[in-house]
Amino acid sequence: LIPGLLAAVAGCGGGGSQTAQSTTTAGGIKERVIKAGIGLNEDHPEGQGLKKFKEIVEQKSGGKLKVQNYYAAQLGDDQKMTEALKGGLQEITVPSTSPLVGTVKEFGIFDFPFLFNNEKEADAVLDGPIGKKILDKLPEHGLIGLGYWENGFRNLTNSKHPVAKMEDFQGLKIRTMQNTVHLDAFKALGANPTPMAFSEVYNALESKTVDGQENPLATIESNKFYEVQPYLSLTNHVYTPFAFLVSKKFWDQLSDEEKKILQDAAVEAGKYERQLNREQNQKSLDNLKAKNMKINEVSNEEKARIQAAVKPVIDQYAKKFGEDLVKEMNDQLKQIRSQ
Ligand code: KDG
Repeated sequence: LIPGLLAAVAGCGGGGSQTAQSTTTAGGIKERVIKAGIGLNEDHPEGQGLKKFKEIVEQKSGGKLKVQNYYAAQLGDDQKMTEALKGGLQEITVPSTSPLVGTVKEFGIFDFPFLFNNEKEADAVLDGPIGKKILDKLPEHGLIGLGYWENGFRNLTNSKHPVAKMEDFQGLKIRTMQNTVHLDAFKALGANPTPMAFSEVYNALESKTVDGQENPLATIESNKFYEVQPYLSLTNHVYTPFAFLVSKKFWDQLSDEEKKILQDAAVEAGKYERQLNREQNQKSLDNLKAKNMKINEVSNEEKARIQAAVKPVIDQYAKKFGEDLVKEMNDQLKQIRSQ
């Protein structure tokens, strides 16, 4: 009798029945479980960023919103998880923007080789009107974009020979992300690119199905590609952003208060992730040296030759993605560079 009475009293005090109380709380925060998945490992800055996101959300929601993190493509690769978000089967993923071009083609402007000279330029474009304009195209495809995190500048590894000049790309079988700008750019350099989901890359390198791959240094270290790739060329040939995505089916069920918690946490954790990633870059370079990778720089002259060889690819895709948008981005970059 006494426990029953207590429950009744608590029920009155809380302004609802026991059932209502377990799902609704004051301030419009419900108890929810949010599944968040990424392709990279927990120790990678992206994994650490997702942990930070979980901490912030759980703390700000008083433990009502619970974030379950899945790393290392446990829920599938970028494309599979993005489809799961569209279908309302998963709540969050943070893929590279490159495999999202099948959903919103304009993301492809970030795949142009040598677009950004440094992270400051990337931040300005991604966090400014151009980045926003592209995220605003997501809702019609069942996705909500809460901002950009950083994957970073990509570098080439392979098992054949050092790549220091343009001719060294000739005939190399290189795994790329599922993105036609990347494919066509490597073809223009004489390489033999193959698109592949990230989760298959290590095995493909180990079995020599492909000769090489390209990713930022933190990934080359975290995924132990150094075990099967003796050569690392510091090509820095393209900067890849991550897009922080939420399922629209899920988002539409949220109260404004819940939306704000997720939005603020995505931005705050994103700042943390970018910072960590930038620090990790130098650390990973040192660690990869210590793992005996043979590392070479690529001279500015060679970079200029490579850039000239891929220019027709960029021009062709600028037409496809929207010349106005590309011009707006180039104007912003010019303005940043003149400061
Ligand atoms: O979590 C992100 C990864 O799934 C992926 O985007 C990493 O850059 C990447 C790649 O090469 O596929």
